[in-house]
Amino acid sequence: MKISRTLMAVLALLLFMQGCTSQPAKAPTPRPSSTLQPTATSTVRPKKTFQNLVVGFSQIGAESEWRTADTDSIKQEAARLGVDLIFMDAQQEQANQILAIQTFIAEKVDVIGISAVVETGWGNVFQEAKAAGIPIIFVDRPADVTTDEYVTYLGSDFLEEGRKAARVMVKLTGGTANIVELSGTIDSAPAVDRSIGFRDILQNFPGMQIIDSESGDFTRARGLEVMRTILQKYGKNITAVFAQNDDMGLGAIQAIQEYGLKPGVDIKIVSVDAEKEAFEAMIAGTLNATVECNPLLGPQFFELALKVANGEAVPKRVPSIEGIFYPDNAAQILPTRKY
Ligand code: GYE
Repeated sequence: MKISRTLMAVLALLLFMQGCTSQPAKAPTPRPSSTLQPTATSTVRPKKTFQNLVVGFSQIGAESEWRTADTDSIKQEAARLGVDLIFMDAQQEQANQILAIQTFIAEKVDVIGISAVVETGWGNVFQEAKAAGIPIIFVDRPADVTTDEYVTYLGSDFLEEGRKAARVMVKLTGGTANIVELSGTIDSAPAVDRSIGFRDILQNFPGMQIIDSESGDFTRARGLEVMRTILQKYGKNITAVFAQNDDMGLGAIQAIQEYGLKPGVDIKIVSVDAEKEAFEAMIAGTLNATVECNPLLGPQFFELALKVANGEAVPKRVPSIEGIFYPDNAAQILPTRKY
């Protein structure tokens, strides 16, 4: 059952994509009916259980260790609960996510989960799901849509992560720094909000200057490449790096070493995610701090999905609880990390 559904969905998506050129497919845009509330309880529908729940999940891709951990968490929890999961990897393309949602609508899934690669440019696809009576749950990254187009949003407080990184950076540098920011995917919620949160705090510290900010698309390869270029431009004037995820931070560490400077010493580095490799870097002395962003969202997601499918009320916003980690106890904490 599980395999055939997934295969059918993939086939449907392939067929859809064949008929499609470089433009995202334009599907009919029915007006949402005001009576079609995603969480409305039907008196005739029998209560859903995990065993007969069908969930479509549109994942962004595999751009970072964080994302891989998030995908594993979702797949493992579905398997553990016996949920029928149709999982689609969009390879960081918004057009693929739009097609995935349309496929899930055609499949008549009970609930759609999506981590939106970018915030804007979604067209009517969320209204299409709403008109079909299929509730949407944002997991990790929300899109910039109206509150009636999704039921709930489970994920981190990216603004606060940016603020935390700035506070740590101020302490590390004594309030004077020439900072390079490696931001994430342009127009993605974490990149937008981490940048805003970071600046919120820094505006109170005139000695903290952001001398350059470039996107490294949340990948290690881009972080390395972008940091190499920035080092050519500013060299030793750079005293701090804010990498909006660990993978880009690890790429920057490599670039700084290649350039002949000491990451963590000559250039202070703060990143976000708290992946295992960030702990290893802190132990090696090349990373100064990592702000936690929790990718293990599977259990909370399916709990919400079942409630939503049964018309139960859920909070509009479900935040994850997260901390900050430093080199001094990184060696003790590393064995407890799950991603
Ligand atoms: O920080 C980064 C990933 O959306 C919070 O996406 C997530 C971010 C995470 O690629 O590593």
